[in-house]
Amino acid sequence: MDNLTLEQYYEGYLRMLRIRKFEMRAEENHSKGEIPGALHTSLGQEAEVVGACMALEDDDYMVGNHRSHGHPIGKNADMKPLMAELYARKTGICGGKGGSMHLSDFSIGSLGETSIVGSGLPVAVGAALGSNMLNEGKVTLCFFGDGASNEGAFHEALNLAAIWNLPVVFLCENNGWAVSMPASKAVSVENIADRAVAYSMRSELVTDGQDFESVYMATKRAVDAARAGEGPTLVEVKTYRFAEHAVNMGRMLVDRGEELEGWLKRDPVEILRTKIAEMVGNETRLEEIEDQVEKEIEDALEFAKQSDYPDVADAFDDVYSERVSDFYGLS
Ligand SMILES: Cc1ncc(C[n+]2csc(CCOP(=O)(O)OP(=O)(O)O)c2C)c(N)n1
Repeated sequence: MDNLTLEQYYEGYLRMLRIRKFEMRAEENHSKGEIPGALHTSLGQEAEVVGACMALEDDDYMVGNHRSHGHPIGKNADMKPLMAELYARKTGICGGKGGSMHLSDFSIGSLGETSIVGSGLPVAVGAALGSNMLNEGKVTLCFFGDGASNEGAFHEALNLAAIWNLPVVFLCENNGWAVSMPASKAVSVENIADRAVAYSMRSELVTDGQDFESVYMATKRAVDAARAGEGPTLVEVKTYRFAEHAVNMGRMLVDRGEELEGWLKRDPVEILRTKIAEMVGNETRLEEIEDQVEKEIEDALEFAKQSDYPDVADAFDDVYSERVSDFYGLS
């Protein structure tokens, strides 16, 4: 497999910085009461999100979870409707009715981010099955956490994907914790990737998930195999979330103390920036990207805040496949 090009490094930095800045502003404005509902960030996990997404083609499918904005941004979503969705506005990507935890953006193949832990895995298997039946040649990437790997849905999904030889990549974002439960106390194996053996499935273990290139390479091998008809792969990426489980949920839930301090020294955004600057010998393009992202975030915020809330009369639109009032013959 070819090494990454310089353009891919820059693209990786752009997308990682977008996640970092988007989520930091979202966190800040959630604290001001501007954004309703729960908000889970991928701060600290940007390299694994973007490295994995960049191994896909633009029209490949992706399924996520409650840690929900990083994934679509990693797959190059437009941040304006994404931010408007967080602000519950009608210009939001789901019309303002999904909010942070229930996003989908079909324009970039994002089939859904959902709040029920483990629920995305069977959806990914369904998408991969559909892609095979329609001969689309698409690969489905499914993000989930270490906590989700203990859910029944994980095991059922991996089993079906294996026996049907489906083009799906199961990507476990092992950030070491499920809310306040450490993976070391809840997961039966040291490496979740080892669970692939139980399903005769290929696996990849990325021990340094703060390194964009390592995640990209492992995921790309899995994506290439899936597209070549060689079936699913379980990829485990060791990473860490820098923020609390959900914004304003309270740090009192768990004190991660020195463990957090140690991981903060391995900031994936800084690691990639330093690597590119050393490769190129200057920071000109990096600074341009930084200015670009600042502007994109400001534009997204302005777009969101200036948009209207959905009308009460439209409450049932986009929620069911047909209007509830029509279904009951009320209109
Ligand atoms: C089926 C289910 N059980 C419990 C919860 C509550 N809950 C929300 S997020 C979460 C932790 C998930 O941990 P993990 O899968 O490791 O993802 P992470 O949050 O670490 O990214 C839990 C238990 C839920 N939403 N759904």
